[in-house]
Amino acid sequence: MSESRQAEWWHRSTVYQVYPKSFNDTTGSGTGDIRGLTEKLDYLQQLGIDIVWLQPVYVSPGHDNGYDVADYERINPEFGTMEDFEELVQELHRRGMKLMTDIVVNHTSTEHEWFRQAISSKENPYRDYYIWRDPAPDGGPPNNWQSKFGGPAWQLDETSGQYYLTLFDKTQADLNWENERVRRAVNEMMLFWVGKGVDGFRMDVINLISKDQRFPDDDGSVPPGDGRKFYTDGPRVHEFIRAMYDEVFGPHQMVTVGEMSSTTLAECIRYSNPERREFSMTFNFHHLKVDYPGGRKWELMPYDFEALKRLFSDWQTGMQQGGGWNALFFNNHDQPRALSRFTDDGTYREESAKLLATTLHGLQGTPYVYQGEEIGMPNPRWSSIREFRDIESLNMYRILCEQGTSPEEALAVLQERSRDNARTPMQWDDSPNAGFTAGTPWIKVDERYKEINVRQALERPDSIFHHYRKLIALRKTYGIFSEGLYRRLDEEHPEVYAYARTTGGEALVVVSNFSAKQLTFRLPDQHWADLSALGEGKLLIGNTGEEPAFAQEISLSPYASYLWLISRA
Ligand code: ISL
Repeated sequence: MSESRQAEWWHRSTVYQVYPKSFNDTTGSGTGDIRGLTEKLDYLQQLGIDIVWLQPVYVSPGHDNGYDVADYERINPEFGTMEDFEELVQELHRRGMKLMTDIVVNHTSTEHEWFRQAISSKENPYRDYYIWRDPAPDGGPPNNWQSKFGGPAWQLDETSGQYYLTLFDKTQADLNWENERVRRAVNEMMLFWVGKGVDGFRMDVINLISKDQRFPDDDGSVPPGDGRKFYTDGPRVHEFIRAMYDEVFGPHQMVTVGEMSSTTLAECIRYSNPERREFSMTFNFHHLKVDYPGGRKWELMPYDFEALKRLFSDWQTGMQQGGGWNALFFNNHDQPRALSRFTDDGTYREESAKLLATTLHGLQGTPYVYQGEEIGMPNPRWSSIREFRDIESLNMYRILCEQGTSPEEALAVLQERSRDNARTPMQWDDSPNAGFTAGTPWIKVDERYKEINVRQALERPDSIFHHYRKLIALRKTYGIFSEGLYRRLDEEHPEVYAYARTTGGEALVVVSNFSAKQLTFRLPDQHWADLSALGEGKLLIGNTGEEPAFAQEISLSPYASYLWLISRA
């Protein structure tokens, strides 16, 4: 990107992601609700949040916790009412905050009225809202594509003898975006939410909506060989998104983030460069696959630190050059906690959580904080399969066991990889169930809630919460956080990630020790010469209680992380 790229308000904003089912329960039902979020808006405001991303609260059978929508324009009674939703919007706006909702339109629930109509007969006008194909000559599925949650991507409808496509669970039927009526219906639905005062959208797996209409078999030549190359960033995807922009996002000045599954840098530049009129920014997941051996999620290996740094660096530089914009994140509801995954959630939990925060928030993009991240919630490490709730985890556990993995080993994989790691209830205080519910929680509360909770985090000035609060404020104060050009400084150091962000006469420098070793990091001579020529270093934030001067040799205690501003102040 050139430094002259037009600044947008959300370049200096931070988004907070709410998984409503696990956030705050006001009724004693054991599941969180919309009023539970409204009740906590002062807390989010104190953190400095500008935008709240609320995950699906629409009517849904809940097989995939709301990502299986049965009615896009009604609130699931489990979460409350439309009045509750309207109150949430009002209360956010009263505080100068914005609401981003989740739009899930690659697929609907098979309980959606459109699907009920579609399956009722081949002649029904809704039939073509979904993707139907005749069986292969042997009577099996039309092609060899695999579902992302395990098993074939096609389900047989015995009545008509045809198969319908389901890239996720068998209860999530893929919509047929070739059908113009589908596209129109989706735009109308989004305009309905604009009418409710929603300010932005997070678009679920939106880069999968355009399928190669030949529906060919995957010959396996490109791993993982499950068919994704025929529908990821597919033939008409940009055309479809541009039409949404022209009718909805543009006219209503929405802030939008596209969730891009298995995408490329070149595609994300296309999706998020403002000249193309598509999205404000994109999520990609490459940096969260650095512990997947050969791309296989359900096998364990230590993470590849160099790959993590290389991916951040490639995307920082590439998106800058191409005029795209990154959504920055280490955590979400589909990922194990980064704290447990990349650092130490035991002895060095506080240092680790702050290190991850500083490392991420120093980058260019819009940072996302996933609930609980700001107090350092770790993976729960359950010792029984009975604690797990997630459909993907339970499917994969069954498949692993069927393939001959022992139950103990399969459990060990889930402990590291399950999406439930991120879905344990938010820990508000040290009362029973961490203050999340007065009833029985739908999923087990992490046992460490007595020491890890919001109440104690607010009280301690040096807590992880206050570290996040400072980072969020720094981004608003200093334009260099959103504008500075990225340069990596660490030259493949095995433990340290160091980078700079530079503008004309200033630099930010971030140095993070991703290890439990005490060490000294020496900035390479050329970088030191360039940076020290810009002036004196002022420590903006650190995680050790010390305030080291910016120097060529930097002493780093375990998981130490520092961020300096270098300028002629
Ligand atoms: O393929 C991936 C990354 O390249 C996955 O992480 C993929 O992005 C993810 O599974 C998609 O998730 C989203 O859509 C799912 C839903 O279950 C998730 O909760 C949601 O975040 C289906 O709607």
